[in-house]
Amino acid sequence: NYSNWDYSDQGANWVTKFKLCAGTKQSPIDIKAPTCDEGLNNSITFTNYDKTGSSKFTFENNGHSLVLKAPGPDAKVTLGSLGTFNFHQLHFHWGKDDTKGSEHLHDGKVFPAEMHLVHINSKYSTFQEAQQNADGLAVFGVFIKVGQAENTAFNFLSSSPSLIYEGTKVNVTQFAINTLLPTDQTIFYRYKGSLTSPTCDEIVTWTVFDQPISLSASQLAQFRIVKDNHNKTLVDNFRVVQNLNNRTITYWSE
Ligand code: B30
Ligand code: ZN
Repeated sequence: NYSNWDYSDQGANWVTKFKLCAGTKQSPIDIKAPTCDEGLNNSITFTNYDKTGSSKFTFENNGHSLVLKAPGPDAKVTLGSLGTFNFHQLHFHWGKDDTKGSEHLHDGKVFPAEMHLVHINSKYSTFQEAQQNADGLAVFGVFIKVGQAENTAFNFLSSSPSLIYEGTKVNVTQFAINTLLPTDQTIFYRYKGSLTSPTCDEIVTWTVFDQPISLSASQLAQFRIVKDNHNKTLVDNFRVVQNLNNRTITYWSE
């Protein structure tokens, strides 16, 4: 909280305070010219992503984003031979208007928002431990476009008027996390990268789904009313795309 960085220049100045942000495997990137990898076939297995119940999620303003947290290891994903990763939290990046907002681009195309589902490798017990290891996290990226209909899976966004200030939070009744995902979870892009905000650790196996999800214009508006860690309207909380350098992006699709 009250951290010493913000999005005022899309992250360009972070490198002076946070050395890892100047690394060669940074995120986000523009996803283009991926290489087909048959080995990615059927490689995501979801467990408890369909679970509903009476336990509480929390939805909070951390000064950089709106974050939905699960109470403990429950939902998890297995990425083939890469291992099993426990769901930790999901959060969003969005624009001041619909012309910008996503962190990743797809063939140069930008979306009005992007959702990130953060998972911690089950071989590590804390986020801090995972942060010390190149295989620490698996983050799923989902592009968000604007659609006509309300997306009822995202009804929890209606609590954003209670989350105007950094540090505020509300309880949300547990719901099935898979209702937030695109219907086609078989086409995705995979690459090795970093946290997209300081301290920019290069510990993330990124999986970005090809198919976007839709939120209505009024649902996107619910992001744009909250304030950041300087008490200014929190919009454009995305980092500029980074160089791919010596990395490959892989994909698989039927
Ligand atoms: S992102 O998905 O690359 N945008 C963090 C997680 C995901 C991304 C960026 C940053 C992150 O967790 N940063 C450290 C802040 N954490 C610290 C922690 O100890 O536990 C707070 C948090 O949730 O948001 Cu987990
Ligand atoms: Zn993120």
